[in-house]
Amino acid sequence: MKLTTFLTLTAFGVSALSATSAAQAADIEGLQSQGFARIAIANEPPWTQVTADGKVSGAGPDVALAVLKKMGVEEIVASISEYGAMIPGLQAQRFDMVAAGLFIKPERCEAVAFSQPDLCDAESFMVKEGNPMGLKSFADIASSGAKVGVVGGGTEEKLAIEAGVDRANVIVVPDPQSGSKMLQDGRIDVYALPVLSISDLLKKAGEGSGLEMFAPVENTPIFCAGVAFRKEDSALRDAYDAVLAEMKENGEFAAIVEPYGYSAAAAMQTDRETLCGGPN
Ligand code: 6CS
Repeated sequence: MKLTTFLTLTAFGVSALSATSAAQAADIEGLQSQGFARIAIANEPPWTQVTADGKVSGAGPDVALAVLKKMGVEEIVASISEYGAMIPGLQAQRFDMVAAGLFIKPERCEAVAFSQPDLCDAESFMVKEGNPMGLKSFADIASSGAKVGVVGGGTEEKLAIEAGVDRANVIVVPDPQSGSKMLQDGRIDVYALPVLSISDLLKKAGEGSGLEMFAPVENTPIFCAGVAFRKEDSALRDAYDAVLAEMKENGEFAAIVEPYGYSAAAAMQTDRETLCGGPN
């Protein structure tokens, strides 16, 4: 589904638009009168994607817009952000929501109010053909001294550090798409992203790229993402969840996510409380 929306490429995410609308957007009436919701995305297909003419889509924004439309909010305005800047930007009211495939994890549940899960995936490594360094886990990366590419502030960066990878070998890539180029150029030895993200990149790299995927990364769980709201906007989150639940029930949710490769069942078999390790 193509979304007619506008992409604000804000370096710091602060703009007159954000300043004027922030106060209004703490609740559903605020978003309805604003006419749109400001969302943070990463441009990491198929979770979030932006075409050359600025059209925003991807499973995350598509689900969010479908829910918002049923809540009387007809548009989304997306800003591209690093994962590590999404929660601070949300808390600073630069966005109304994060609809970027942000994984629901206990430490994030401390900072934001998550919707119920929408997009689930396993972790993967993009490696040179034949996986010459035999990298199957983050522990392998640590022990081999390999350089791993990660998106800034993302889950893979945290997994690498927790596995003992030397910080000098954890290379933050400037944007999700540039990691495969850095791998091809030998600037990194492995690129860590969810399976569907690496699948998309391999498809774009084409036959003969000399790259392949190893998945699932050993000793890593299936992660599930949700839409993130400010803690103080829990009423908005609850209203969003009520609509999302209806769409899960009547098949509309599956019709949006499954063409992108996501399993609707995987998202429906878990819940926010489980993923947060408690109420959120
Ligand atoms: O939420 C995260 O941390 C992860 N989510 C996605 C969709 N890609 C990478 C990122 O690390």
